[in-house]
Amino acid sequence: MRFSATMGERAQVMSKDGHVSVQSHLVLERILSMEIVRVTERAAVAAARWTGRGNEKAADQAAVDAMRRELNKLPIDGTVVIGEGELDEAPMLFIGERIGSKKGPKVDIAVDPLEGTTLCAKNMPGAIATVAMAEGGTLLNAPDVYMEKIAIGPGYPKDVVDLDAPAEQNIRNLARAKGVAPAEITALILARPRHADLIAGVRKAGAAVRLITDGDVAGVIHTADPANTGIDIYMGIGGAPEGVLAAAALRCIGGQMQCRLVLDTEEKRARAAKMGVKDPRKKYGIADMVKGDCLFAATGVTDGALLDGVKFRKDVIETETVVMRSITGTVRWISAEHRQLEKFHLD
Ligand code: VTB
Repeated sequence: MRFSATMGERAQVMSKDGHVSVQSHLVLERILSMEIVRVTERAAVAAARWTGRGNEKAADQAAVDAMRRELNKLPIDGTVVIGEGELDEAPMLFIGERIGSKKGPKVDIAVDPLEGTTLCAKNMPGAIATVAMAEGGTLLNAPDVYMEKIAIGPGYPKDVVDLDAPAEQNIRNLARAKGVAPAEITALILARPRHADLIAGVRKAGAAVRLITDGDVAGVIHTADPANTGIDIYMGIGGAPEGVLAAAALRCIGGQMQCRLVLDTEEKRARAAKMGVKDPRKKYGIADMVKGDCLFAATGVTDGALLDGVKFRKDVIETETVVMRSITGTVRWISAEHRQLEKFHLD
């Protein structure tokens, strides 16, 4: 697979006889853009059965098992680079696990089978199942530590906000670039005590804050469509795995993101170094976290602002998925009705 085709190499070419011909090196990548949907659909349905049961572990495990089963069917030689944990914890979908038929092209895979386990367990909005895929060696191998993040949507001058600038300055710069008063800016921030100063700074600049309890992959994606989501900027410290997944989404739909791993102990720095992180204070842009083209998909588990959750109807299961390809910038919203329910291995 080559995700890095130039514009002239676009996958789909209409020949004179009206047939669509697909260049061979892109066949698989085009196939994967549908297969990746199956992967997140299966994980979402498996997790959704645990919605509101108060059992985060069981919900997560169900999503992991379903996602792993589906990923293993793909014609790829995949490596999990963002996963459910690091090798010594030996979970399923651990970082470094080889996945797929192992016969196809080398692919990096970032997974969060259930992003928002608590949201699912408590039946709160915004739990999703999510995956990103890219050519082997192009996704940041990040340890499961915290990450400082700042993200805005497309259409702004480069570096209008900066991870290292005070919150008030970022809000003022963003408002100026948007052509509005700071009062018309809304920042999305995880509701955590560690964000008290950040929240105060945003409010001091005159902007509004929307707090979320979990789910910052979707939170970052919200910035790409402020007219509909009401979110202009995402700020704060969340998980590093979620940061890489969000970067993959923004790579497809545009926007800016700056991140830095929080490596505040010797042990974390050593773990990161083992994964190839040379500079523990490095500020990552999107292209540092996702170095080439990628695919990103997410399926709703519980209803949320980004996606509807799984619906169990009589004899039919409904899912909603968003799938993005950076190579073309295409974003597809796929509402599916599933009738062959055995595929979900629900019992
Ligand atoms: C965020 C959020 C996730 O973890 O990344 C958060 O997006 C960060 O960790 O949904 P803390 O909960 O320790 O603040 C999640 O909540 C997933 O656990």
